Amino acid sequence: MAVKSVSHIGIAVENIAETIGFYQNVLGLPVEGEEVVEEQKVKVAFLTVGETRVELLEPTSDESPVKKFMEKKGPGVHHLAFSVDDIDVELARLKAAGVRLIDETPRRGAHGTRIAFIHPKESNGVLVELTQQGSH
Ligand code: CMX
Repeated sequence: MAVKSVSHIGIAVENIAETIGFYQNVLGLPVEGEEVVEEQKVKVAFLTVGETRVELLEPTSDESPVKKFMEKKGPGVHHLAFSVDDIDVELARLKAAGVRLIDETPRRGAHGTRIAFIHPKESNGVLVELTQQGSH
């Protein structure tokens, strides 16, 4: 697997504005930006930590998968995202190896990235995202 680095750690929150202070002011992490990813019914805020980032995920509607996640498990760590150079190659390789995927083809992530999720059954309950930088 051509995983290059940890891209980010996704954390489900009820409200970014009420949560970001801990990361920004207490831990002192710089805010990189906020974006609504409407296709996935989430608003995200990124904070930089070294080469990686913390991604706060706030649901934008009651139908948001992040809302459903929090109804079951409460706020907290939601997914772990690894950077790859070529997500199409990696997905084809995982598929050929019989790895259960949530996304067989990439979807659009924040900041013009292409992302895909691996089924958490493959990783003992952790939702793993692969992400490839976009051309933004
Ligand atoms: N952690 C662990 N397990 C999870 C999970 C999570 N965060 N989210 C879902 N699952 C489990 C479900 O319980 C389910 O398990 P079973 O098959 O055993 O029932 C399985 O994964 C599939 O979940 P689902 O909700 O039934 O499947 P969907 O295809 O409808 O959605 C997913 C899956 C992961 C895409 C969706 O739940 C989700 O979290 N979407 C939001 C993704 C997100 O964070 N987007 C922001 C992207 C911004 C960026 O990073 O660039």
